[in-house]
Amino acid sequence: MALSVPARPYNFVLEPQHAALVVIDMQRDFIEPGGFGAVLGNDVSRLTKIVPTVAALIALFRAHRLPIVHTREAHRPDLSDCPPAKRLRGAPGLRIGDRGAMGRILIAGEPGNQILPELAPLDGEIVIDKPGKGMFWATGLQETLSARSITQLVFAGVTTEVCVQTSMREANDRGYECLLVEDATESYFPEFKAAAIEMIVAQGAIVGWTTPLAALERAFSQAMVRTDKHTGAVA
Ligand code: C5J
Repeated sequence: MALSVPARPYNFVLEPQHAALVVIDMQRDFIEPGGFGAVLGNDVSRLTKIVPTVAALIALFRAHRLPIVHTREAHRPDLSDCPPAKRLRGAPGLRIGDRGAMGRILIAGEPGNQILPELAPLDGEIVIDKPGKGMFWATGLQETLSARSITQLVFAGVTTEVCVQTSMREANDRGYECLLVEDATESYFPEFKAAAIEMIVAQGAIVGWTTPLAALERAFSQAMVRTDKHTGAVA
């Protein structure tokens, strides 16, 4: 059964059988002091605040047995997948691959590269290590989603205007319908989050739709009530 989710710029028609949740880069490297986000000079406390909302969104998808994709921005220990143009950008205190407070910055397997324990993937959920900002570049994710007939993606995670927006744009170009959960995403810069949301919904959802978590939860519970009444089944 399709759910009508109140959203900007207009209702998003969610088809649970073709939908997956994508949680972008909720990693210690971006959210905890001492990680990549912090060494770039950012105040990471803004990002910590969305953790309960992201946890509730994950719980919603788990309760309905819908697929969940977790991404990590992660490079190989030998940095063969980290172009110098990325590693040498700017003048951070520590660069990708350097040893920081939580191990080597943005390196797969290091403590700082892990997803926060309270949002940790469960067995059977899809985990993608991505060397770029976008989730399709060099990951094989499109084939994984196609094999499951997934055509709609609900997005959460950090940061809104970098890895979330890049991944949404990549997905949009590949034909996925994308819904961003506004209060389950955050940026180090509030004005960039606001601008990214406006860019996404502009021109009749040129990149996708946005909605608050409460609206998505309500759409699921209303659909369950309807489905229970008519068939006894759960949406
Ligand atoms: C950044 C990300 N901001 N996950 N990564 O470098 O948005």
